[in-house]
Amino acid sequence: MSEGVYAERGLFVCFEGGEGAGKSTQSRLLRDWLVEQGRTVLLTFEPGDTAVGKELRRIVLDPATGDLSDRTEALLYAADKAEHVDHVVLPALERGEVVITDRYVDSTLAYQGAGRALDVSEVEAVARWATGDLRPHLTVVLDLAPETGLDRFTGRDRIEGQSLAFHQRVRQGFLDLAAADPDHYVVLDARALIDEIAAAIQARVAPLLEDA
Ligand code: Z5A
Repeated sequence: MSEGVYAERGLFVCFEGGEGAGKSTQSRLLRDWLVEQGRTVLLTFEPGDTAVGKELRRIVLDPATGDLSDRTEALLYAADKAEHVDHVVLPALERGEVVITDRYVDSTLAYQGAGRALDVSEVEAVARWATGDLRPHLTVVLDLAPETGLDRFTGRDRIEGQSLAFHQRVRQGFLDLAAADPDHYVVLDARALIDEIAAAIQARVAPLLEDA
């Protein structure tokens, strides 16, 4: 696998972690802080932040979909990523903006790769192809025991209904990705106070703004 492609303009920041880890909360707080710094920010998410992506999100997450082949699920997430990168993420980076995404490629490596019984390297090859191997300059992993995250709300969709062992594999999947590339990741304890986590993220992002 290649080392990846990093946008030359703009700044690409990603939030990852299990359910209820605070990704949406922290991505909004980072957006607000960056806007206060005078930055133009695009806050986006996967799956579902494009017209086609909305349809794909409904299929992959609606319990009414029932059983999907694991490979079908991985391909649907990959299709959402291709739409997202081509129509949302790359255009904003090319305009020199800060792009914050709530989930990206690591989610498929953790959920479809580590979580499901698929070969992680095959899931990665599909997801990297779908995204042109575009990588975030920084990925913030909000780490939380799945029991705590799932307690923050209950059983809303197909994936939240998976076993605890599944969610533990997902958690470990995110931690392994971060450990393999510390220059592009920060792992934070998602049990901390919301404001403390936000301050730690700002401290990690601030130096990156100098080049963006
Ligand atoms: N999925 C996948 O399988 N493959 C892929 O490639 C992609 C996704 C991209 C939908 O994701 C599902 O898609 C997801 C993975 C799969 N799995 N499931 N199920 P989603 O992003 O739409 O949904 P989610 O991951 O479950 O995110 P979420 O539900 O929105 O959680 P969150 O954004 O991490 O947390 P939050 O909304 O910011 O906070 C949740 C609650 O906790 C809320 O009441 C907060 O006020 C509270 N909170 C937040 N921070 C704290 C702290 N620090 N302390 C206490 N309470 C807190």
